[in-house]
Amino acid sequence: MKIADARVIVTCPDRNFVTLKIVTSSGVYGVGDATLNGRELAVAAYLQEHVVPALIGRDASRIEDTWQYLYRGAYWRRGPVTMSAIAAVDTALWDIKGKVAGLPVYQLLGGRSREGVTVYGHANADTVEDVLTEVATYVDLGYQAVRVQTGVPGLASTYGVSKDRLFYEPADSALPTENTWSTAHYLDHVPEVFARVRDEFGPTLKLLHDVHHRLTPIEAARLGKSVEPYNLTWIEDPVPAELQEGFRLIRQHTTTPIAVGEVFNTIWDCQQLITEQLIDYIRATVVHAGGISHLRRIFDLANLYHVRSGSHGATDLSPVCMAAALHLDLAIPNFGLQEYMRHTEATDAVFPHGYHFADGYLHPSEAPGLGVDIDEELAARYPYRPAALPVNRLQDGTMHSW
Ligand code: EZ4
Ligand code: CO
Repeated sequence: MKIADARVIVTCPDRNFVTLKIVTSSGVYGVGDATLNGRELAVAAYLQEHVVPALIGRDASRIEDTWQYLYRGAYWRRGPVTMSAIAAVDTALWDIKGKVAGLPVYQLLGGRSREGVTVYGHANADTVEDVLTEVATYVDLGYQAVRVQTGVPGLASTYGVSKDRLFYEPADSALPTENTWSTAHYLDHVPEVFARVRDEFGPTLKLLHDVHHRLTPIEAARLGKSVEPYNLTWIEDPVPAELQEGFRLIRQHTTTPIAVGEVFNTIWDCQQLITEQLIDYIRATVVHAGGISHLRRIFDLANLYHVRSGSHGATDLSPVCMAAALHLDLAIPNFGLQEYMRHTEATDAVFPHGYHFADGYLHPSEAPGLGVDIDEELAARYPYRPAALPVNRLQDGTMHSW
C-alpha cells in the first residue's frame, strides 16, 4: 500500500489549522494535525515543499521508518516547525494503520489502560468573584479538574484571561498584542484566588494554574510555597524551560507539583527535567512533539521517573490532534490529565469526530483509526487569517516572557 497523494489543507474556522491528509493507492486515507499557533504557514510550506514530494510512493505501513527518514533525512534536527510537520505525517500514518487493521488506534498501542481520559477545563475571568462562577460552570458540566486564571489588580490585561468563556483564543491579532506584566502584583494576588476557590468548592476538585513562563525559579518557588495550603494539582510553565536545571531551585522549595512542556518538541527538551525528577507532569502533545510515535517515547521515559502525562489541549490544537492524544492517553500506563478547551461549532463542523465528553472524561471514538475527519469542501470556505500570540512588557517597558 503506497502513498499516492498528500494534501496540505489550511483553513480558518474561527482560528487557523493546518492539516495533512495522506491518501494511499488503495484509497484509504489518514489525517494529521500540523498546526503551530502563529506560525502556521511555515509548517504548511515545510510540508508542501519538502515533505510531500518525499512521501509519494513510500510504503504507508512503515510508520517508524518514515519518522526516522524525515527526522534524520532533514539533517537539521528538532525545532517546532520540523517536528510539527513530522507529527502530521506520523499521525496520519497511524490513522491509516488503524483503518487498515479495522481497529481504533488505542488498540494498536496496547489497548485501554483506563475507562476514560480525565480532562480539565479553563475557568478564567477578570475578578475572583467572576471566576468562581466560571469554576461552578465546569463543576456543573461534570469536570473533575479546572484550571483557574484571573486578571491581576493593577494590570490592564492578562494572558489566559478573555471575554469569551468556554471558548478562548490568545492569538488575537495579526501582529502580537502587547500586554503589561508585574511579578509583584501577580505573586501578591494568586494565593487569594486559590484560597477563595478552595473555600467555595471543597478539597476534592482538582485545581490547576498556568504561569505561562513568566517567573524566575526563585519567584516560582515562592509562588509554589504560597499556594501549598490549597493543594493544587499543578502549577504549569512556572519559568521558561530552556534551562532545564533551573527547575531544581523550584523543586528544593515547594511541594506544589510542576507541569511543563507545551512548547517542547522532542524528548531532548525534557530529558533532564524527567531523569532528575524535576517535574511531575510532562505536557508535550502529539502535534508539536513529533506525533504519536515520538510522544509515546517521551511518556515511556517519564514513566521510569514517576512523571505523568498532562498533554496540552488548547483550541489551537485541532480535533485531529485531540483525537490522537486521546488514543495515546487511554493506552499509556502513566497518564495524568489531559487539557481540553472546547472548539467552536465552526471548527467541529470542519473536523467531524467521534470522541465525546461525559462525566469529566473524554472518550476516543471506537471507529477504526483515529475517528476524526476533515471536510475539505467546508474547510475551503474559511481562508487563512494571520493571527499571532501576544507579548508582555514589564511596567518600565522591558520585553518579558509572554
Ligand atoms: O498558550 O495554546 O495551557 N494552555 C496554554 C495555551 C497556550 C496556547 C499557545 O498556542 O497555555 O493557552
Ligand atoms: Co499553558
